[in-house]
Amino acid sequence: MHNAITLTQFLIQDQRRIVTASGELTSLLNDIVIACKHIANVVNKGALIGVLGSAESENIQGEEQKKLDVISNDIVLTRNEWGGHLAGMASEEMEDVYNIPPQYPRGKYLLVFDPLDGSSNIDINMSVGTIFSILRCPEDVVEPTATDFLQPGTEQVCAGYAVYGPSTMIVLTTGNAVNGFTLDSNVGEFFLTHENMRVPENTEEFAINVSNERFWEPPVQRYIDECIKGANGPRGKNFNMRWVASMVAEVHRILTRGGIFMYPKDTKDKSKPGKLRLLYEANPMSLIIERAGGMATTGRERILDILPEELHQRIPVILGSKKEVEIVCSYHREMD
Ligand code: AHM
Ligand code: MG
Repeated sequence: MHNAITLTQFLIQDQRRIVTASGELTSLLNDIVIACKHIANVVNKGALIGVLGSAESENIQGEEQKKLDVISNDIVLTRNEWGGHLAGMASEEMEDVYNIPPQYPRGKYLLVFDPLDGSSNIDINMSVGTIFSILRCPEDVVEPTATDFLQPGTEQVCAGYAVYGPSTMIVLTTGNAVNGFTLDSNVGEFFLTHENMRVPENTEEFAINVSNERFWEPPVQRYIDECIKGANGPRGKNFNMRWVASMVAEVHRILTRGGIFMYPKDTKDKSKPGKLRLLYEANPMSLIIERAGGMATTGRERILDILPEELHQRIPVILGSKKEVEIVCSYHREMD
């Protein structure tokens, strides 16, 4: 029998530390947690309830939607629209901002999310996850539009992800720390299991989709080439490689044992300056990684400082153990 504190208890204790806190953020996070439990349940049942496979539709970015992308998106909307804490939501799976239905009260926060990241892994029973970021709705705005969501990552009130792996976990940064909670599905609660997660400064493990090598820019080609050369190359040490194709799983691994994750700029499709989206993938993960002592950059600038121009804007992402990310940045400076 474990005696760790529950996520709800953690949030309420956290809230008590701020004398002026109204409890709205705590309530909003509770609704997000319920959405994640619900998604975990559906993902876990998988083929038994007929939710695997394609939805036979595309999202705004022209990507195939899985049935579970659509289901997870609906779950997040339904669990969060009623509570009175949100003024609007935006998601990878919806072209436009989702306004709160008129029968529900409006709140002061905005929720941005990727309901099921890494969903190409769904049909092969590999880890997927939900990524979320909470922003403040600009004052006096009742029906937020896309422009109201275009805030730099430094403005995030809170960010987190759920990973649906062998265990379901939620990793969250509210104050300055990053904490991980594991779902005990018999009890139906998340318990604090990973307190104050820290990214080791050094690593010998990289994650990148090497099949894109010919499309990368020279600084990234150089960095990976040197890693692959190992102990006989300029780095003088051997590296290991992992690629799950699920950012949530990669970030979770990096938070647990270090590493560097890259989805860099490439020329595969010249209209896209990267694959991952700034508002609901890069920003929340960058906040988590930075608060855990790591670093997150495009190679040329800190991700959290970027002023977004579009809701579904894509951005190069290089994040993880500080010393390695710094080396990639130095190669960009030297070779630009
Ligand atoms: P998604 O939001 O459509 O799932 O796409 C994002 C995912 C990331 O989780 C992962 O790092 C990347 O796409 C994998 O890309 P690739 O298929 O090129 O390996
Ligand atoms: Mg995604």
